[in-house]
Amino acid sequence: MRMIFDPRQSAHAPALEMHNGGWVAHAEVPGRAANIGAALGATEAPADHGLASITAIHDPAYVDFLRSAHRRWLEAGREGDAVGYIWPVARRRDVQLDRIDAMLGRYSMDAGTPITADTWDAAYWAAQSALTALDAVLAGDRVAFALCRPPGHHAGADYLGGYCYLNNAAIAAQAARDAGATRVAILDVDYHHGNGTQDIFWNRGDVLFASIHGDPRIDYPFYWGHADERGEGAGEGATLNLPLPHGTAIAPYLAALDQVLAAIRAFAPDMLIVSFGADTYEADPISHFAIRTQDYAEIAGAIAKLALPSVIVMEGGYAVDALGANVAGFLSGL
Ligand code: SP5
Ligand code: ZN
Repeated sequence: MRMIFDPRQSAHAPALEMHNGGWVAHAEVPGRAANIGAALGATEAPADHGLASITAIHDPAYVDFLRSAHRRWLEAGREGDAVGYIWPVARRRDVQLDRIDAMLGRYSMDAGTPITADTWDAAYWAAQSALTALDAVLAGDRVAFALCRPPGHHAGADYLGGYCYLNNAAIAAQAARDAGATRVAILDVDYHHGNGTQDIFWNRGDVLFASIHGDPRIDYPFYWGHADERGEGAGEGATLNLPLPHGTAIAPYLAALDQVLAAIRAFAPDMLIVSFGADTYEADPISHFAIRTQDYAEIAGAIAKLALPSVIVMEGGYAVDALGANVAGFLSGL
């Protein structure tokens, strides 16, 4: 299986995130990719597909913001990582934004996703890794793996959040459509709901978004991922959410996965994108399922029965020392 990763993805290393009322060490560390890379052996560098596939999903004004935010932060006399402190939720409208703090609020959903001097480059190459894995599958490989870091599924068309800046899975799904796939299914098995991906395809009937995740009544990202969210307009029925309780172990997880896989089969896609997070792991420090290392091959085996050309895109997973074994286990089951 081809496995794609660019060393420039490792330079992104935010120091702190706001959590439960204080600044704590950031959970999405470069060591995550290092641990996965060590478990997988050789990875190959992505090809540069340029900006067009990125702006096919993301608002160009948001992309401009992401590219310039840290420079603007320094020009405002700040130090360290750029992070917002005000969000335009109440009676928000489009106003001219002349200060970096205003822009940070406009283009973000949380204070856990700082922008460093290296963030744009890392996010850009993570997206290129997803696009290069897609190329492999378009060229005939049944499955390819994009070691995306930073992850992507919380990023919307015009906002960052949840450690995510560019939505790698959405970018790959759209590129697959543009390369001729008629219907694309995105299966999101990260612990957290993929709100950005859901938002991006909410009104579309050509891309199915199906997710199994911790119940948003008690888990991040709270405002999305509830079972009654099913899409709208042409996208009605093309969003499927299965929230599961804390403590979910492999048996009930596989039962939920069966439901989701049946929906994907019924959708009859010609391409599958998997947003894979290993934060469903029993010892994940920020999540609450009970999936064991040996379970990941079984989860992947069920997905592989779809027999669809598949791009696996890395999302979360914060038990760094076990991350490589969990990812390798998953890939071995495909
Ligand atoms: C891609 C992904 O898995 N994003 C998850 C974002 C979750 N952010 C909210 C939970 C924050 C907990 N952070 C504690 C850090 C301790 N060092
Ligand atoms: Zn996650």
